[in-house]
Amino acid sequence: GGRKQSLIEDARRERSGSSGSPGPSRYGDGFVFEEKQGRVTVNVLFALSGGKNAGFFKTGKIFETFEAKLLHIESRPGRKSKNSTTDLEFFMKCEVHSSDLDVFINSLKRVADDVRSIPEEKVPWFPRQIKDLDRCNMLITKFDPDMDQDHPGYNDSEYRKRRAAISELAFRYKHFIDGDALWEDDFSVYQQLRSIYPSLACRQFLDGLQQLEKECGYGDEQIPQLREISAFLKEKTGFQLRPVAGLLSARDFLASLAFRVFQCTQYIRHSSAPMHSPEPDCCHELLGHIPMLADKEFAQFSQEIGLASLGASDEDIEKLSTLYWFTVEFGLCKQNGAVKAYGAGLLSSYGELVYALSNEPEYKPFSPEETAVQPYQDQTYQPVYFVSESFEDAKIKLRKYSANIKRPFAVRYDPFTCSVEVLDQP
Ligand code: HBI
Ligand code: NLE
Ligand code: FE
Repeated sequence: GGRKQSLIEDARRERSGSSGSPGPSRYGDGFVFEEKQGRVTVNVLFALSGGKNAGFFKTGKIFETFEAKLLHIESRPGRKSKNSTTDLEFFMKCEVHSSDLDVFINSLKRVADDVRSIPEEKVPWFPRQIKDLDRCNMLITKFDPDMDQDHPGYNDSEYRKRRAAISELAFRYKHFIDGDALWEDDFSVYQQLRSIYPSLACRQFLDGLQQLEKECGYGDEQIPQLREISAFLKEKTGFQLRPVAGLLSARDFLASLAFRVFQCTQYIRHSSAPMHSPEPDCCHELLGHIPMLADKEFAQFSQEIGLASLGASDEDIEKLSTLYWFTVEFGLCKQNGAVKAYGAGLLSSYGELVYALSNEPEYKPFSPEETAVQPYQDQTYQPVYFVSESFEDAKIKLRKYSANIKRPFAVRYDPFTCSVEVLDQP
């Protein structure tokens, strides 16, 4: 994983804004610092344990060296340290050159304890323009075939090499450059699933799939490529696809939906486990998500979940991603008196699709407030599914929930510039 690790590092560096690009930047610890003319305002907290109080003047030297402009300073008694003297804690607000921030903080760490830097602005960074999605690349290492010993491809070095090559393409992808992205073959998965869709999938899915078969060469003879499907979706609902190297953080994944961009994996599941894969793969994206994203109203509410996530608190992101999980991924709805699947995670897994619509699992009525706090796991089949009265019912309730999330500002999407306007609430 050395090569991949270094790609991840490159991506981090890039998003940290060291390239001198203006606007908000993310630094190592995930915090975001608003940059103005190359300088950032930062709240620095640190402690000096009892014996080291004189160390305060050493920190002063560091502020001087980095030409930090001090804006505010406070001290307060902190915890009792081992030798029972009381620590002193300092809180300083200052302005530094953004390119110095990391070194500045590291220097403080050498002379003080518990150094933390917290950006002035409390709202988490979020993309404002569609090209900012190039910085939404915070990967989760879960399910990585190089690191997860339970991954079916862990002992298959050919598979791992292939995955690494595909990841590399996704990492290099830039919105305006639109690099190579490919999709791998998945005929057997297609054939098996295709045979059970008519009785188990919802109408909107079957409509979408039919269009894809007619217009995009979906079938068991060829594999459509990401660029083609992206163009197809763009025409139908304005959604476009971008390749992603693996599982993203929920925040980054949801943010892209705000721009009608769907982050798509390219690699295929390991051939030893075609019926179910805990991680998303190209079968999941192509068969589970794409047909649904061709539906206008589904596209609309997917974007609304995305818009609701921008700058939301960690708690709200958690709730939104749980809701996403039990609807977009594993949702069931009633249609003509029967329960049907509309969730992509079901529609791409022969094993779970059959299971979910058998009488084994527990069903609960879909209600955003309750669904949002339902614990879930992503290793195997879900023990519980939420059923909505109709597809429309899920959509209306979900939109209402998203619109009610509290934030100190509102966002409005401008489709002409593909950017979000941020409006301060009165
Ligand atoms: N990343 N690439 C990718 N694909 C997903 O479906 C995905 C993700 N990250 C997070 C995530 N899904 C879930 O947390 C959703 O519930 C948001
Ligand atoms: N379990 C699904 C499948 O096998 O296709 C993928 C789920 C991704 C969240
Ligand atoms: Fe998915």
